Amino acid sequence: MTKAAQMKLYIGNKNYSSWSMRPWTLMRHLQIPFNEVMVRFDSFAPESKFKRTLAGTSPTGKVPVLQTEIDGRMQVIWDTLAIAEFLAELHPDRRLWPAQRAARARARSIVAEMHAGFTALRAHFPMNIEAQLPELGPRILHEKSDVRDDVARVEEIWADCLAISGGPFLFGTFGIADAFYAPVASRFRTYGVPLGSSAEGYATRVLQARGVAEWIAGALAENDFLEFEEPYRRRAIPSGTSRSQDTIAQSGSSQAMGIDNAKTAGTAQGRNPSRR
Ligand SMILES: N[C@@H](CCC(=O)N[C@@H](CS)C(=O)NCC(=O)O)C(=O)O
Repeated sequence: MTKAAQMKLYIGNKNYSSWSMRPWTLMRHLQIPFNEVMVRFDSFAPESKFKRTLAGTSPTGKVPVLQTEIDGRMQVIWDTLAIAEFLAELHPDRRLWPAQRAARARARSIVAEMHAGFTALRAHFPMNIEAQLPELGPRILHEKSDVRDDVARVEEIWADCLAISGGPFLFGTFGIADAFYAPVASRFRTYGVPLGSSAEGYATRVLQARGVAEWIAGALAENDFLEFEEPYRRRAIPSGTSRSQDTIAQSGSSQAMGIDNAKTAGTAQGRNPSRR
């Protein structure tokens, strides 16, 4: 029997690509071997290098994509949730989903909820691991009730899961649910979203979990400021400087902070909040 080819995971920029972060952190945390192919986000225009690189690999032209051998044939899996389900099937011993059926049903529900929802949170708090914009979160929360509702729902999900499982992760040990919510914990940190103590504790734990911490280290090493992914920051952090708090606001108004720009960027620059 020939040895199966190593799986290949195509991802985007670690600083920005929340969807790529999910399967990557899951596989790294659970030590599932794979080769990583980073496809830089130059833009998402049809003629971009990003789209040209993925042509022929990703049917949607998006990342993440897992390329793997299944029953002797190479195949691609092009959606985060489908990748997670495939890995869970491949490694039943690693408990990517909780062992108990009731817990598994809840885990699938909250993962599906993240996969399909939280559009306000995604739109106003795009993932940006290296940015530090702590004054932005409280102001956006003050102005946008839909973002407030999304944050409250995430806190409720975390509290319910931790109360039932006893922690330290949502269903006890690190699994798909944690990988799906890790980018949200990162967004909360970037934008200084105030959390209750239970959610704060979970955010800290999940961001320090092995696979997640490795992804964050990779994101911080990128130093790749992409204008079209930056609704709030106006400048790149010069390489070689420490991770300082980014200055964006001249005054207290959301317009001065670029919040209105962020809204319009969705149409003006091809930015689609639901992608994040
Ligand atoms: N539903 C997809 C979403 C993937 C996605 O939107 N990925 C973004 C990067 S985080 C992307 O490739 N965007 C390129 C584009 O929108 O053209 C999944 O779950 O994997």
